[in-house]
Amino acid sequence: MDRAAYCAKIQEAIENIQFEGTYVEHLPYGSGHTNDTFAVIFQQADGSRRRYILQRMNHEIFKDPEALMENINNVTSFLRKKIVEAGGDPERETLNVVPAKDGKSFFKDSIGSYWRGYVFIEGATSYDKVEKPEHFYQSAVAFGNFQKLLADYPAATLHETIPDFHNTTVRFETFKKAVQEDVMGRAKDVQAEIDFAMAREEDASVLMNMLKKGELPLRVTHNDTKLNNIMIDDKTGKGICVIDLDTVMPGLALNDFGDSIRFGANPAAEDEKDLSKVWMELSLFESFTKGFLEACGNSLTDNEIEMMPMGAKLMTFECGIRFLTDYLQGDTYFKVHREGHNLDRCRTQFKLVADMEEKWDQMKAIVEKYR
Ligand code: ADP
Ligand code: GN1
Ligand code: MG
Repeated sequence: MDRAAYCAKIQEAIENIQFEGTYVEHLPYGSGHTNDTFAVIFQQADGSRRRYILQRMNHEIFKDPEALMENINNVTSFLRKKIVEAGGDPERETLNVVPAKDGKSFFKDSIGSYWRGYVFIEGATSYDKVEKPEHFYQSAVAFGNFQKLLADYPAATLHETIPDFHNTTVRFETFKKAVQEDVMGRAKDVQAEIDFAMAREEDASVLMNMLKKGELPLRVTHNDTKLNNIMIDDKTGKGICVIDLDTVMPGLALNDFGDSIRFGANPAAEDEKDLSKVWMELSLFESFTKGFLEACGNSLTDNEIEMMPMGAKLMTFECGIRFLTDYLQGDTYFKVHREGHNLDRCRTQFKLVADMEEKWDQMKAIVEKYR
């Protein structure tokens, strides 16, 4: 779709969602890899301006956007009730869907794209990198609390929005297939990365095997706990709202822990090209571990706590092979903004995996310290 046609679809969505006020403008927003996100500004009767979030949902990735929105409605209503009971502010501490004019939680445009509106959480920031270690600690407390709040959520009512999302065994099989098929002819240029992954094939199934044997419990988890999926309050520095609820599904607590570590304990960006800037910073690992265990430690089993370093390593490894798979398949999944973008991302993840292997005993000692 060309730019003008896309702009027309944005306007169609804006007109069909119950945003309040007079439309002023919209701007691309945030740095998510999945949905198209915009900040939309509306002028209010008193002259003030109000922002909303508008998203075109990625229905290539989420095959059933209506089921996904049912999850989001149910999960946010469930959270809202608990936030109110605890005396919190449900307008800022959970996502709030702005319904479409027909009352649905999404708007389907004339070419079949799905759009949704959210109340914009003002006075808070979503960070792409840890700027203050305290923020990372606070994000751990918030993600830990989020998991605890959902502990009694009726898991059977949740739709699985992406099947096998964190089934690392399946992810590894998909990666091997991508290497064999090599549709873009790129495999020859990334032999070092392929070898790195192949050498760790056995690791890929460690947590899935424990789940199968009943050694790890299935919980309702977020499944995409990177730092930029949490809003940190600008005044208090606390993690006030967990956002990006597209992948709330039954999963492993260790994956939520691990995904936060892979993203936030790296002092560099996820797509940093200079690998000398990429490592797993133990002091950040410690801040997050402390916060996570303080928030949900007493609900975790001994096995879960024991396997926390493995959760960190496997989520990083899984993300690395996902980026590499996408590079081999021609960059069809994650949004890319430059040539080799997915390969750069894969390299940071593999550098982190190697660094975690070096720091394994120290990671284990930190977990022991806070258990
Ligand atoms: P993606 O799935 O593409 O990552 P997200 O739902 O995470 O999409 O949104 C992308 C970015 O938009 C977030 O990282 C955050 O910066 C911003 N954002 C999303 N929802 C809100 C909201 N309700 N209020 C303020 N900012 C938001
Ligand atoms: C994607 O949507 P976003 O940018 O929050 C991806 C995650 C990856 C992450 C890597 C639905 O997250 O699984 O870990 O990119 N989300 C989906 O940065 O695939
Ligand atoms: Mg996101």
